[in-house]
Amino acid sequence: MRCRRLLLTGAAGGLGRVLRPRLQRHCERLRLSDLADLGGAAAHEELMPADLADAHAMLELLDGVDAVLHFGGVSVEQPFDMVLPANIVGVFNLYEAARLQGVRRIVFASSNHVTGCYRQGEVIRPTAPARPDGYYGISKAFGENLASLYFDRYGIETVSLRLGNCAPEPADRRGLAIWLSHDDLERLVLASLSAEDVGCLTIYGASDNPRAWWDNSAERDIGYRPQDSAEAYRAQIEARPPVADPQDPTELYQGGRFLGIGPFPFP
Ligand code: 15L
Repeated sequence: MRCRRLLLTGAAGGLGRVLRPRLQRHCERLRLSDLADLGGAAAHEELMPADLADAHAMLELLDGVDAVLHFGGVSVEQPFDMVLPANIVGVFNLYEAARLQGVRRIVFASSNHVTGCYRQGEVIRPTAPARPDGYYGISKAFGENLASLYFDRYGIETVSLRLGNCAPEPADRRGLAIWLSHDDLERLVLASLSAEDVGCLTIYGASDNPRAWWDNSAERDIGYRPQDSAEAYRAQIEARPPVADPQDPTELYQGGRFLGIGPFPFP
């Protein structure tokens, strides 16, 4: 699929920077937005810094856009007063702008932290009840639910991607289950943009990891075929010293280190 004008929010963020150079071949014009510095614009790029919490700026940002890759907002666990404007007000402003500007497809960078309070090793499907591990996970669950509303009421299609740990290589034992390579991220995003009649779909975003905790097999097939696998890194990761406390919540729950952040006690 080749879009005429594709918008990437969060273009200066970790995954935005991975996607930016890879999107050139998939669109005629790439509109990039962030509050952080975006550097210079290449010939096919348009830079439009915008605050997600500013409804008017978001309306302008989506003017003339065919599809949105929404990677903007807070990307880790933070106090609620930081999550609220960027991820909750922000995603509302995005969908309202999409409705008013007639944008028909959004790819929403959701997160595994929507279900971060499931136990590590438990295999879950995207339809399992949400069990967010913090305010960030709750904000992503809100975005997924908003996507559902805007599909049912306005027909705007969304693929919500509950991304795992997207990095050059798996970071640790948790990464053996949830790693998403940069090349597979690109494949996943392109499949999400190109598949027809996706409606409102939520899937997990991981490479082809044999020890996966997530099972997308009952969901609509959008043609995503991961080519990488964490298995290639297993021996080197398992050779590391054992973790200090295997009963620590960061080792027990799928959300990993996010379980150690924030004001939340553990029973
Ligand atoms: C996420 O949702 C974050 O955006 C990313 O920074 C990682 O921490 C990832 O989850 C993860 O769970 O490892």
